[in-house]
Amino acid sequence: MIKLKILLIYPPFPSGKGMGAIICSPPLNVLTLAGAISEHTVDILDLNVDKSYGIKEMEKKLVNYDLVGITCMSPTFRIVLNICKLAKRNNVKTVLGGFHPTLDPSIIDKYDSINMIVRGEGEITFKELLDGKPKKEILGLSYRENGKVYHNPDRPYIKNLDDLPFPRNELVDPSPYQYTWMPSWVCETSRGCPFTCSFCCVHEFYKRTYRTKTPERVIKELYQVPSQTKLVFFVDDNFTLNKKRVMRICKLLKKSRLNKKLMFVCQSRVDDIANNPDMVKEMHESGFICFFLGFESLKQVSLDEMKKAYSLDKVRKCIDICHYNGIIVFGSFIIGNIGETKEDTLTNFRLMKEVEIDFMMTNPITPFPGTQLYTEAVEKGWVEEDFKWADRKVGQVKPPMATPDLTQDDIQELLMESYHSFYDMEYHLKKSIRGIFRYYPSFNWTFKHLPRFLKGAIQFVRNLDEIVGDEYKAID
Ligand code: B12
Ligand code: SF4
Repeated sequence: MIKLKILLIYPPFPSGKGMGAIICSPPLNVLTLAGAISEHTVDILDLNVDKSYGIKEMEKKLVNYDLVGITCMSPTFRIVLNICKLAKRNNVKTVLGGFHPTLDPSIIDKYDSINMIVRGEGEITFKELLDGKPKKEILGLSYRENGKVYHNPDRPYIKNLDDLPFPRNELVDPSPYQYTWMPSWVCETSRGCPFTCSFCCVHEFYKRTYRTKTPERVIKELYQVPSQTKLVFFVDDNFTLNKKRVMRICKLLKKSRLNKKLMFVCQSRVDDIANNPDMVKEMHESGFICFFLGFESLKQVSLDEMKKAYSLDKVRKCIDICHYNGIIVFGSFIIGNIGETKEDTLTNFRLMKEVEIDFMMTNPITPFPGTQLYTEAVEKGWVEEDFKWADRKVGQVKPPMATPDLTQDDIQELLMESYHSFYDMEYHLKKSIRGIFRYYPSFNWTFKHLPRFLKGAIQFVRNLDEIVGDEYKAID
């Protein structure tokens, strides 16, 4: 086996303002891949952190490597393509991986600067490629050879997630990484989701499968987060899907006393929380401080339309259970749900406060490749015929599609309005004071971190107007 020199790139997202002001996430996928190919020399370039890369600097860097691997989401595709063009100009081969190339592998047919795509889970496919296995035998690989493109059959999913290598966290300087102004790290404990929400591509990427790491393995990974870490974000789409597993993780967190050193945030579903108050109590006692929940809308018809698979009465129950147990509710909403008018959207904004969500973010409805929404949007002409992710600048302001009830401009206006209406100091002050009296001492951690939160929150509110603005200009 020849030892290769590999560069793994995490492309940039608008930073310093808006979302970027509250989150700078460690590049977990490239750290995990690096773990799988540890026989080779690997460098990581996180362009969210290192902002000094213009065209010249990038070209100078690329030529030092045998191969460049780039992770790619749809919103970063244009910039990824630009890096591929620079690599091609310098005779450096590129491999793309991640959601966008997996769910639209036809990009390799369209853009000849892309040499290879690793579709689906990358660990084994990428390793086989680097270890020199003949390309035509590598499952999950799409590649170009002698001007022709080949798409090999899919690779079956890795059966036991405990077999995965540990992420090589030591390959990056941990100091810039933060979630809501706290030194943070990320950890993946499961893959996939059995639900079929129409706007979401996770169930398509994992074909509705759901696999988990054992609680023991999760604890081992937590011991490896950098020493300054205060908060760990579990990136799983559905951390709480298997209650028995969650309870065991909690037990081990307490036993190891990791809950005295670290705080935890996870993504969950409204119904999981509403149906399992005992689990939420246990999670709070084990160091969980916040749940990130995809509410998307507070209108039942919309939830049904997008196949969210729970009823609205669970929402208030879920939030009450969280607050009762001292857990912050961070809600995510979609602006432009099919069937929602401007009035419906404004009603959603009012209800967000009525049900007492603590923090929220909104995203414009987006037809990601592989989603049911994408198929419907193309069929019904909601998305422009010549729409290409390659034309769309990272962080571009204009939403990618219209709906039967809202134009792209309407969606854009409503996005801005959502932040202005929600991040109103009076609401948050009143809610906090109410919460302190109602739920003390569950909120004791709030006092500990109040100065840091206040400083960050003031910065966030000041930057509100640029929340979906800023573009990355260096390579684009
Ligand atoms: C955690 C997370 C975040 C975090 C951290 C992102 C980060 N720095 O990694 C935060 C909150 C910052 C975030 C932000 C956004 N996210 Co996000 N995020 C996720 C989430 C929940 C988990 C990602 C993860 O770490 N998984 C664990 C790693 C190990 O898996 P992985 O990334 O898939 O990588 C594996 C394979 O894909 C492959 N692979 C990946 N890259 C490469 C590269 C090479 C060379 C190779 C060989 C293989 C390979 O191998 C890896 C190991 O098997 C996913 C959903 C999901 N289930 O994956 C959404 C998801 C990836 N995010 C998504 C989106 C849209 C966004 C935002 C654009 C949202 C927004 N509107 O602001 C921003 C973009 C930010 C950016 N560019 O950094 C979409 C992407 C859809 C798409 N078609 O592109 C997803 C799928 C969510 C969804 N349901 O739609 N996100
Ligand atoms: S939105 Fe969440 S629950 Fe729905 S399919 Fe995607 S990951 Fe699963």
